[in-house]
Amino acid sequence: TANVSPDRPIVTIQQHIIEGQQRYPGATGELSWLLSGITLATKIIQDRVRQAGLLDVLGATGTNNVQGEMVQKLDVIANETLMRCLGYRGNVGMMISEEDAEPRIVQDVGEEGRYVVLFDPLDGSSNIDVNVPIGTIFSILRRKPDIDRSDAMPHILQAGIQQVAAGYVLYGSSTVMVYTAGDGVHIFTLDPAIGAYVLTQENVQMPENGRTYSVNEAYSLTFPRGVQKYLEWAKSEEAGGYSLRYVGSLVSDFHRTLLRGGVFLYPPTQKDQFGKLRLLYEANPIAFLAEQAGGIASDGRQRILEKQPRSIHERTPLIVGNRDEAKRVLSFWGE
Ligand code: P6P
Repeated sequence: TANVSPDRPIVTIQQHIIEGQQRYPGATGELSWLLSGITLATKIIQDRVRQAGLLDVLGATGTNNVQGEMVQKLDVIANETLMRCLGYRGNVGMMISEEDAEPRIVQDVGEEGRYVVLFDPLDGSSNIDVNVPIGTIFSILRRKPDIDRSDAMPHILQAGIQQVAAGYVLYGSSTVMVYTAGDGVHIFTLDPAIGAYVLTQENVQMPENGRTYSVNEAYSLTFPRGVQKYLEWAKSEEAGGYSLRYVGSLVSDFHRTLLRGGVFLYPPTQKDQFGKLRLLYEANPIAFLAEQAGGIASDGRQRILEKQPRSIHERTPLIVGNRDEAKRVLSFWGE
């Protein structure tokens, strides 16, 4: 439902970010330079994703990454592409990836490397072989000015509220980038003919009447009792008709929630007692976008953006959705 009409200007993401930054006194254009590294990388990644079946890139590489999961070749390509596009921008000091146990510290950027970029290069990669939409998720922090670069952790383990910008690219029926720098959520669609992300929706707000819940009900017997009670209520006559939508790809499930409302849940389970999703490069960027779109993102007890990370691959439960629905889930959870 792009609200683009013939008399509207064609705005690329670079233009939008520069215009947005001009509203901030002292903006240096550094963020737009950094983001152009991400847009370049995701244009390359989307090309490889769409060719995957043809390039015999499908299938696992047979090696395991730090997550202990089978690494799909596209994961490796996406990770290396982001590292190569971001690592030479001059203003990136360190990069943290779901694929790497340790952060990559960019050498010889000196004091210039003021930004910390965290990303899940290809989230939901187990869906690649069955052609389910997958995504790249990114989060941008500033290095803490008063702490020496030699110790990376204090610059990385910052609460989500410190994010400068965050977003994702969804490689779906079209390639869309959803992005915020704290001034609203904006959606850009890639026009492959010209290789540019073009603004298609601005200042997106989550609809308030979402009647959809998105959860892997196969684990429901080991969910916290309050979550089970919410799911029982949502199926009841009194609730008035909900539907379940679950793709199993976080970016796809969140993108639907952003545009249609409702709630996405990944509660603690017996298998993942602290939830499955990663705080730094999955829950935090998603939570920043959700709040900028008028929604709520919580771990069941506290606001995701206020959680103090203790390790870079730390997991968290996640409830994210339109305000009323997320509050309803939390009211059951708290019981
Ligand atoms: P489950 C994909 O592997 C992922 O990390 C997210 O994209 C997705 O939301 C979740 O895991 C799905 O997990 O346990 O339902 O298969």
